[in-house]
Amino acid sequence: MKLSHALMAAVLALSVPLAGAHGFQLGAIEIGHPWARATAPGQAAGGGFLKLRNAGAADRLVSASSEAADRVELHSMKMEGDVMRMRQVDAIDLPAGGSVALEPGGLHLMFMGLKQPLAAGSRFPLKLRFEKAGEVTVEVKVEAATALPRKDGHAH
Ligand SMILES: [Cu+2]
Repeated sequence: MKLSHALMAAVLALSVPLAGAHGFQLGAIEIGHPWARATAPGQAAGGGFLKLRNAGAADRLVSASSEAADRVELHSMKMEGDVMRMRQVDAIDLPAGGSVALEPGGLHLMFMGLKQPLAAGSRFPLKLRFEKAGEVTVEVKVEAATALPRKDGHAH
């Protein structure tokens, strides 16, 4: 029975959060702390953020989906003059041995057509699809809308 205990310990170790945050692994790709900003009732869309670290060959995040929203888009955001603008992108490149942060004010996920408001403290599953590594389902933590200053005009 020693062997099965060791196996159980290994399985449990895999699901232990890294350094206080939560993280997920798909092959050589590490998905760090997926989170979404809480939304107000009636708000149709919400932003999602996470950090990708790639220990392997170049890959791309090509799509995402979630039962929490009608669809999940990949967005970029940048300043054009005085206005922060965002637009949909086809994919997010993940360089070999590199990392990419999806964070407020930059690249992000957009949950379009929310089925219900994202409540702070709740969690929901998100499926990410990479061109080469394939699919992984991660758990998104919803954090208070005031967690970070909101300087983006996140209107759709
Ligand atoms: Cu957006």
